[in-house]
Amino acid sequence: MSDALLEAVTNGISFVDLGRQLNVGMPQSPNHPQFWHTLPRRHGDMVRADGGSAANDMITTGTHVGTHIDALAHVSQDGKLFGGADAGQSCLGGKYVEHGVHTIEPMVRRGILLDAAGYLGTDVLEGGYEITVADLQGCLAAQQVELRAGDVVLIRSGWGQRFAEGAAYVGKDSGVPGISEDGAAWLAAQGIHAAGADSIAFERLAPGGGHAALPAHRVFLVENGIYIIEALDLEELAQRRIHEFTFVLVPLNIFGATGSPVRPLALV
Ligand code: UVW
Repeated sequence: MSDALLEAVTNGISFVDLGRQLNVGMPQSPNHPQFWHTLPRRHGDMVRADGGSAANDMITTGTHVGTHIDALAHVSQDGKLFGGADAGQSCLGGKYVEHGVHTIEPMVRRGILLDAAGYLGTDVLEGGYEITVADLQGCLAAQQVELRAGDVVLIRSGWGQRFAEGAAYVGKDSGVPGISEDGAAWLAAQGIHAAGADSIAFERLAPGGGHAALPAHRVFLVENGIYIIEALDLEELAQRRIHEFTFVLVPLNIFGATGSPVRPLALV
């Protein structure tokens, strides 16, 4: 261990938790199986001779619920995954052997918060608002940061504050703010490693459009091999004006899965 790292872990590394608590009934995309948590064994159900007992529980869940990461296998275009892999042949025995979530390396990378809502002078952007390339560039300039290849870029629309509102957060009727195809293409051209947002599908959803068209997903996952992180909590970073940090994320190592719940941290 380096001296710097030893000193840091000895003194404690402060962090901001960017993940959301997993709760039955929390808002989620209608595209995915729900999160369920049950308690098959409670204290007292089986008591040992010495009086001790253990409770244990069970979860069943879609992998794209709560704060989660999309593996490259999540989206195909015209039957192809990233790099031209055949989507059908990449699935063996019900596992995406190619581009499954098991292929995502744990991330310890430079993280950048782009507080688009703050830059645009509001607390929450309107449903359906498209965060444009000019917005992204203006936000970077205002925050006096530059993107570098390999960064993880987190885009705050403020919509995450609506998580507790349930269906309103999903934005079926209102739409959801976010970047779209142009913004994704521009970010991809900067060589970023992953992008995330405080909304359920990462990108802009048109009012009334549901989760049907997701062009930024295609640009990132299929065309550029850039991971997408959704339903982040970016409020504390924004409030504290922390725009640059060490981003840490470890997906579950589920062989062949298309995504994974995650609990990312910003080390600050
Ligand atoms: C959505 O909610 C659409 O998320 P994902 O990209 O994980 O499908």
